[in-house]
Amino acid sequence: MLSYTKRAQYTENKTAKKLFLLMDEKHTNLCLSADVTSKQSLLQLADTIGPEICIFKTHIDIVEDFDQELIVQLQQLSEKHNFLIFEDRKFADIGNTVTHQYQGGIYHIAGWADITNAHILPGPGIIEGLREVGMKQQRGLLLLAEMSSAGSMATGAYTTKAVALGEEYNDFVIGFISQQKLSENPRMIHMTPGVKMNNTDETLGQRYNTPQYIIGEKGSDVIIVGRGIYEAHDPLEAAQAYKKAGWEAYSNRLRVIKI
Ligand code: S5P
Repeated sequence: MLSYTKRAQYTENKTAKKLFLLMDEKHTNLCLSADVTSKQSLLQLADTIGPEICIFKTHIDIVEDFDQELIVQLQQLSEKHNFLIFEDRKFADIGNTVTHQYQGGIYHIAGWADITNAHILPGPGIIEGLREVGMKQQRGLLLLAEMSSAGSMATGAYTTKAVALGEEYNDFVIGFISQQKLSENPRMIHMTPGVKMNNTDETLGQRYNTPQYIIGEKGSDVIIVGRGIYEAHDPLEAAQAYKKAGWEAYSNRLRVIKI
């Protein structure tokens, strides 16, 4: 198995390269899913948890007092703590529409989000539309190949197709949202949501697994954790525990597979 740093050599995409290198540098494969609804709580999470993570994931359209200042401050924090910003927009429309949604509107996502993601339901046109906008700024796209929720229809042939499309557009597609490693290509990064350590209860259809299972057994690269951290009694302490668990699982896998 290759380290994140070695895998950086397999991609020309600047965002993917940066991510691989910063993960090894910061010893973290943790992405915080900051699903909070006020500017203040979003920025506070970015500042407190920033040192522990490789990616800060937003749902910018749930922030009730959104303004451009939020973006400026978020970018400053991403530089201060060295993490990437991932807007979890889950684009799902035809190519022409998504170009507007990605670069325009109120949010101008392409202007600040290093990474975003898309469903493949509309076919390759969605990737081509996003790529037209995103490649100019060396952004990265993740395709939703599988989902964590109960009854998800992204399975079987749909998942296989997502992986094939990822390969086809691999200058812009940097990996997948999935529940496991799906591609043997070392340039492809797998990120997995539905991660919680002590509680595997289902809430509104969300299904949870542990960092050890996702990274250690399923071969994913990045754990995405939301409520497990920001709803914890002490979010920083929780983030440190997830960071440690994710990193140990990765280090063990590296060691075992090298021998
Ligand atoms: O399959 C998916 C894909 C995503 S991106 N399942 C998910 O839960 N997500 C996102 O990950 C979801 O939108 C939320 O922002 C996060 C999981 O949050 P948690 O609080 O359940 O850890």
